[in-house]
Amino acid sequence: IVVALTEGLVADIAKGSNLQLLGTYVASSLCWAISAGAKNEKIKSVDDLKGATFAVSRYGSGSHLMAGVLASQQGWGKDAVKFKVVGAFKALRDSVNSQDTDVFMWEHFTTKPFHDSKEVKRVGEIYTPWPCFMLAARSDVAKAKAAAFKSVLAAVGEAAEIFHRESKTMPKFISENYKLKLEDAEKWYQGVNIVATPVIPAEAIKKALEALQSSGVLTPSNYAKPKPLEEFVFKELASLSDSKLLPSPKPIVVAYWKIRGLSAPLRMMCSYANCNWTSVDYPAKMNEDGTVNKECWFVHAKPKILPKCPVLNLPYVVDPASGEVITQTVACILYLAQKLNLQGPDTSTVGLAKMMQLVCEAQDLRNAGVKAFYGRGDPDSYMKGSMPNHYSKFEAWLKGTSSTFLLADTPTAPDFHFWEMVDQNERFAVEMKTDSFLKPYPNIAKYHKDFMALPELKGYFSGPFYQYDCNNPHAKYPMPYKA
Ligand SMILES: N[C@@H](CCC(=O)N[C@@H](CS)C(=O)NCC(=O)O)C(=O)O
Repeated sequence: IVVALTEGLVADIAKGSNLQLLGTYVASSLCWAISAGAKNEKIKSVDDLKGATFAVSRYGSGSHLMAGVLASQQGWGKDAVKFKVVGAFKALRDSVNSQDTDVFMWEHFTTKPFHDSKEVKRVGEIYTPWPCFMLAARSDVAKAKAAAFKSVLAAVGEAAEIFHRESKTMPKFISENYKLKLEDAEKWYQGVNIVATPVIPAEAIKKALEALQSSGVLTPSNYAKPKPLEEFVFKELASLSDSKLLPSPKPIVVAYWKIRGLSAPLRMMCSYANCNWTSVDYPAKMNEDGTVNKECWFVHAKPKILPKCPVLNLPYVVDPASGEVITQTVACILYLAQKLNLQGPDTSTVGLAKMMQLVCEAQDLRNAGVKAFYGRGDPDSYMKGSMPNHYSKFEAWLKGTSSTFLLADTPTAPDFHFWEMVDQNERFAVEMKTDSFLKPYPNIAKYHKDFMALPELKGYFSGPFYQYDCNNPHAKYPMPYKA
């Protein structure tokens, strides 16, 4: 059984090898850093690479193919880049430093130590638009050993789960074993999604085939007739899916104040889906005179983004594919729900409307709570009026459903918004030195506990975002984390 770059396997199978895919190993994309010689003044960014010579380890390698993908993404045309085979990683670095070639591409984190030491210069990056590693085997061997393969693949799947579950120890282990800075190992660990599943998105094979053709690795002479996608897969053990959830080529950006506030549901949705995402957090600070300083957003960041979205507010989400900016919490939740497949089981018009009615109900609860938290409303009327009013509705909803969460046994979009408010209210109870608000609501209490036990959110709950204050520092109750 082999684990290899998706594009390499797809190329091999397309050309007629007897390999077949057994599953997706890493569902996230791979970031290829583009590096030039440290002293090469002519190359500063990707814009300078049209016509450049790319050093590659061998023809058909990732370093070769991704240069072709870059050229086609940039619209440079087929022969706009040249290639020279120079060998492995050190040879690639030496080649750009002697300016025998202009640039080379190599995986981001393994190249980073050489960027940090300034041996080579980073001039850009490109992400594979498909899950980056697949599992494969020779089909005759897979056929002969199908039962054993099945057990091996199940064990690999289990190991992948352990890898993601051990979020406290894994980054340190990786940093020590692969000689990466701890912060880099943490970043890699956060972004990688090892799934080891026997399911392969058909779209991944299609996209890799397109790239292989447009970069000239597959030609009419070595790939004359399109091969049906089913033939790429060893169907006794693996299947094709029509999921559109390919890794985002760039991370989804979720931006907000450096607090939980309205952004926590968005951050949790991304963490839960384990997608390629990043959080941009603007810190509001208190001035000595007791006023609040929000310059980092209003003065420095907002004016630059405003032309893209005249109704811009915090939070906002940036679509990685188009660069579109989406603002308003409810719209951001809807966007992420669709992008991350968290809309719930019923995606008909009625199903989606029912899903959104719960999101909006949670938003009403949020709007009532925030008045009390920031001292614009009476805490008592929140605790004794609007909060119980909303809680009774959700309690009745949960009582009336047989599912663990609002719409299914796994969390969907409204759960992230509602759960967050339940949890923030529990912090408010601590501030107000009162009992848990959940005592009269057994169904919400169980729901709150079940959500917190989700293995997919273990990293989130032990990580920094959950430990942020709930509110900005000028709030009457900032509601800090208490372990
Ligand atoms: N209805 C909006 C409210 C957004 C909002 O009030 N954002 C506040 C923080 S909670 C803010 O500081 N916005 C920054 C701005 O106005 O640019 C939503 O749900 O997203």
